[in-house]
Amino acid sequence: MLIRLKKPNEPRPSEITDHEFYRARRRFLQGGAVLAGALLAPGWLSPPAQAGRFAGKLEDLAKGPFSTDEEPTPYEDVTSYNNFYEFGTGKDDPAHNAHTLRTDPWSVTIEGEVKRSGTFALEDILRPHPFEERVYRLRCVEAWSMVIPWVGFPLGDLLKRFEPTSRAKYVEMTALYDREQMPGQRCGVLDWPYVEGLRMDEAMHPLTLLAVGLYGEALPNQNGAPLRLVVPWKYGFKSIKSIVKIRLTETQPRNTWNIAAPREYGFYANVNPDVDHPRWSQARERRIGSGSLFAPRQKTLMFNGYAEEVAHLYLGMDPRKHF
Ligand SMILES: Nc1nc2c(c(=O)[nH]1)N[C@H]1C(S)=C(S)[C@@H](COP(=O)(O)O)O[C@H]1N2
Ligand SMILES: [Mo]
Repeated sequence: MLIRLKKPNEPRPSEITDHEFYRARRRFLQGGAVLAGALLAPGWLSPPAQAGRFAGKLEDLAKGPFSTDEEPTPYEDVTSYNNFYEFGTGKDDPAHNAHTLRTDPWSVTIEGEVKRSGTFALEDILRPHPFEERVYRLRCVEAWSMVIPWVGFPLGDLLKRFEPTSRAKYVEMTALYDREQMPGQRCGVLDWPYVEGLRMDEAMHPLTLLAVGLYGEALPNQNGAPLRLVVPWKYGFKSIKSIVKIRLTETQPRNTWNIAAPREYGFYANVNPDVDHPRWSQARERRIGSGSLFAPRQKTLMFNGYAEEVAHLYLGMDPRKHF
């Protein structure tokens, strides 16, 4: 079944606003630590995670393929423990700070090796694509992981619409650059804007998702509203948030974490328990929301558990060289 976004410019009924506000607030109030935060900072009581036209509930989602039946990480953890350096380097910074991101209006430029390049309103980018729910594991390079019910559609479906040329070998994606909206960009911790890239076959793989929501709702800002990538067999940093540009290229694009520390972060970044990060083991991971910091860690799986789907993409490549 298709799910419908509200039409652009259609005013949002106040009942929905109130309902969403209530739900968002109730969720936030459910956590004691958060309650203290809310009392100290009244800003937290305004919905922290609204996404303009796409705000609110995304209904009647078909369950997409590749979904894991593992227990999803609680919504509170998914939306309060984030990496999004545009809003600070602490895990709780994005949830505190990302309310300054304006996701409406939003446009996306598609350019490079495509026959139909241009800059398009987000709703025009999304309109032809039915959304589905896909419950994916996502593992951060920092050895923690979550299970998230994403809402989105395959990136490959979108790329096909813009007709890649025969020279298109890679896809480069760029996040928003705006120092007013993204205060973390005033500090040079990373080379802004955040960029990421995939090989064309990785980008076209049916597992690779463009996400617009999670837990049946539009993406909270801290999770990369209004449009982000989800590549579940790669370390989390490949899953770029708040995308404004998609460029198809003939040569391998650079990616932000590789620029920052080329010895530590490669282009491929495939989850691999046998290839350690230079400063820590990648053999195990901590599942966020599954108890205390000291809860036993679980084994990390090759390709984060998606080997059956993607291992063939890397046959003949040395994972120690192409990390
Ligand atoms: N634009 C942008 N995208 C980003 C990041 C970032 O700092 N900026 N961090 C990445 C990292 S390291 C991870 S682990 C995931 C986290 O996604 P989540 O907060 O939705 O779990 O986002 C990725 N996408
Ligand atoms: Mo990460």
